[in-house]
Amino acid sequence: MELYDIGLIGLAVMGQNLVLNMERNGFKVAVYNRTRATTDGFIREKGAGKQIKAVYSLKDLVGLLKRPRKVFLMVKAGPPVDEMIQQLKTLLQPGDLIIDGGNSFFQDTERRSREIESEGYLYIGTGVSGGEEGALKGPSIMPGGSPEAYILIEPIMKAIAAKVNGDPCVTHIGPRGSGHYVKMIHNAIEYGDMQLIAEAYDILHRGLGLSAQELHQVFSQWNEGPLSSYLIEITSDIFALTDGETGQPLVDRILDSAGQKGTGKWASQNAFDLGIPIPTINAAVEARNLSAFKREREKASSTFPVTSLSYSGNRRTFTEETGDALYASKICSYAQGLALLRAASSEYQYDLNLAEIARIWRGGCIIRARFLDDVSRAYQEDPDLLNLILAPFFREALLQRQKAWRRVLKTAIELAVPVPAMSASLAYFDSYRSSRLPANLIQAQRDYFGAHTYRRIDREGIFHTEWKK
Ligand code: NBP
Repeated sequence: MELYDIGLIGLAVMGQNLVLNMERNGFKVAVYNRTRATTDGFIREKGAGKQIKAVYSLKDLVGLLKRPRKVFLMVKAGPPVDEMIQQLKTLLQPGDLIIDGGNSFFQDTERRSREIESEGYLYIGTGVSGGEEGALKGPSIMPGGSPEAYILIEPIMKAIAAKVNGDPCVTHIGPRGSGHYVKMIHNAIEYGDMQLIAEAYDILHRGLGLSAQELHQVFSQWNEGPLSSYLIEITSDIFALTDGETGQPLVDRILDSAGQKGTGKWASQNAFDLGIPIPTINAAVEARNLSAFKREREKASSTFPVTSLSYSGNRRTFTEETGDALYASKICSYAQGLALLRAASSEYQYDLNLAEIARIWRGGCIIRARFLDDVSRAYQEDPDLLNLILAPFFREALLQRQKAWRRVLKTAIELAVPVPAMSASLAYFDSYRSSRLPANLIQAQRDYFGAHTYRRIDREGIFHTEWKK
């Protein structure tokens, strides 16, 4: 009987494209989907004439696999993953490997990997980023699990991953839930990038009155410089597209209410748990939340009409400075995400290599960017770097852009254009580089109303004052 290299379960958009990617790279794949019609449709259309075997039961799937067996789950995150694992465990043998490639919450992966490994099976929880196109052409892959488990899947992962200068965008991230943790932070950084870009658009469009065609040109230019990235590139494309029905830019016809699936929120919740400030990312999550209140915003906009919304300075210079503000804000956003990774590495014993993580984000994934070469280099030069903004390259970049950054934010505030993420980045910068913050007053207030005590700057000890005397 012919045996297959890997079995994949879950033939929605991501699963189908990963199978096609594996097959294109010479692996023989057996596939199963809960709903039979989806499997049939896949084999009839995209999977036709390929080294792909469709099966209609998990028993048949497992029976077709080379040992140790490798089963890749690409089903909806949450209970479906647990259901599949329970069923697979009755069919697999110790030493076989289950891989969860969905967007599972990292604590679920921690629990699953401990349970499954204690029963003798191998387990990998992996982030897969790049959307449907990435899954087909080469995603960035973030696998977490034991070294023995990773070795089994490494050849397939290296083959299907995106390549940057021939270098596959995959690395063994660390144990247990570390892969899904890193994917969560990847998505949180993606939230930050998207919100910062949206604010730059708002400043230039609402504030300066740039048309979609002008914005297309500005973003195309930005994509030639240090901001060069997938998100800047697709944003430039978006501005170029006209709506067939109205003849207007399609972007202007889209309802301004952003959706989310939860990875940004998870990152914010986790950052609060670990006590790590990620204000730009939090602002991005909240901006999506606030955007959903469309009716209330419409009502409030007539209650508080903006009276003077016009910019009178040099538009060309200001447009360039907006690019500087975007770049400086982005540095601070990544500094926050990477600081959270650093803290999590120690809290959860993940032993993360931040240079490697930045390296595998350079291709395939949504946040891929030239910028990540510089981030990776900064951590290669100093693996113990306390914060990205302290790396010499980024220190220079911030110092060069600081004035423009402040001018852009000042103007946005005057024009009543909301800039929650950009201003959160600047406030992070100003707070982080302040040797003295007003927390002394907070401590005095806490001691005043709650006898919470305080420490002094001029001598050791814990102090309490009767403030009312
Ligand atoms: P979905 O997240 O929409 O999941 C659909 C798949 O899950 C279908 O194959 C469905 O089978 C299967 N499924 C469900 Br729903 N409940 C099941 C159950 N109880 N038992 C077995 N199978 C079940 O698909 P997707 O968008 O391809 O994403 C797959 C995973 O990859 C998700 O975790 C997602 O978050 C993650 N991801 C998605 C993207 C993206 O761009 N879409 C990017 C990166 C990661 P059915 O056909 O029988 O309903």
